[in-house]
Amino acid sequence: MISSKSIKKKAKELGFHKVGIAKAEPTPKEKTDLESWLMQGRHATMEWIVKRKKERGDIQTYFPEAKSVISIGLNYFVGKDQSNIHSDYKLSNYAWGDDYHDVIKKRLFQLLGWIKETHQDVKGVVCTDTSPVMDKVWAQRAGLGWLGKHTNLITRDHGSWLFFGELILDIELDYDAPFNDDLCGSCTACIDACPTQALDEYQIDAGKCISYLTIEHRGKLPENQNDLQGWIYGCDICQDICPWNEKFSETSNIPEFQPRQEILNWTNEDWQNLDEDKFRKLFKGSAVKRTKFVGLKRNIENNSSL
Ligand code: B12
Ligand code: SF4
Ligand code: SF4
Repeated sequence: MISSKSIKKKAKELGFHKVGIAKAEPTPKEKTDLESWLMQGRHATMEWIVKRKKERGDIQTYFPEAKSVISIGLNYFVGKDQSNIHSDYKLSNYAWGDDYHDVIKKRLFQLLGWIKETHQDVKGVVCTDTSPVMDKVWAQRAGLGWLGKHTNLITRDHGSWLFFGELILDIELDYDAPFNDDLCGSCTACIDACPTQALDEYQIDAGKCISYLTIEHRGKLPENQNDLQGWIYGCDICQDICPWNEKFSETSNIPEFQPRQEILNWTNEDWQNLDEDKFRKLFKGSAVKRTKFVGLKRNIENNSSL
């Protein structure tokens, strides 16, 4: 049978910065945490989480033959921050280059294709973000890092500027130990810095989070939550402030994540004059398409003081 060691070597060759393998076992604690988070209404209008909560909380409900979860992390930090953006509008740096879903899936399908060259009968499912699978939970189980108080997964060697995805296989492999340490210690910098008080320790109230408001919320923003603090797509405040990112961020070598020049160079006026045609051209193949033109326009208009 194929070895964990050779799979990890291939994953690294494909460009993944982190890789670990976990047994596809039930996750009862995380399932209960998810259910209680949903019960408290902390998902705001994201009903798509409720709809597939059974699969999200139990990997075998999603993929009954699942035996192993290969968890990968891809560093997207391009060595710049909001001060490198010419305008006063802020866009989360995860959205400066190509859509990470495409970037990760392409490489995970290559990994699956490589396994199938020698093991045709192996069944595999590729996931990142949009599948009903808890990416951070599997990354922690595969030993990649811990869940920070800002609720993002942090690694010792790259901080939290990583996306996570999985290749789930129907074969047994050798497994890594889960990452059981919590290296946040007594720090609360992210909680203190969040301008909308969206964070409790290790839990987020998504309805208050600027990332949710700018990306996921459809239609008019709630009146008491329409101060976007200059952000028009996502929010990086709780990650920018984290000492693990200050110390361990490394510039990503992934060409697809390099920023589109317009994002760095556009002026306030350029953003205010954004029309549907410019939106389509600028954000072709970008994650920003998720807000659609009307969403981004709404976010720009909500930052009316700029
Ligand atoms: C829904 C979602 C959101 C929502 C909710 C965020 C959230 N924390 O859940 C919103 C829209 C707000 C959001 C925002 C962002 N997101 Co998002 N999002 C997701 C998605 C699709 C599902 C996450 C989920 O299952 N949430 C449900 C809740 C229950 O999960 P949770 O917060 O992790 O909850 C755990 C804790 O509460 C914990 N818990 C509860 N009590 C306690 C107590 C203790 C002591 C402890 C230790 C833990 C604990 O148990 C829960 C279950 O494990 C994932 C992709 C995926 N498929 O997993 C991406 C994902 C989490 N997002 C990602 C990113 C990049 C972001 C943003 C950084 C984007 C941006 N710059 O704007 C922000 C970050 C905001 C933040 N501070 O979290 C990445 C995170 C990468 C990383 N390094 O962790 C993911 C993994 C996508 C990916 N494939 O890379 N996101
Ligand atoms: S992304 Fe921004 S609004 Fe959301 S929890 Fe982090 S600091 Fe708060
Ligand atoms: S800022 Fe501090 S508390 Fe928050 S995730 Fe980073 S280390 Fe943990």
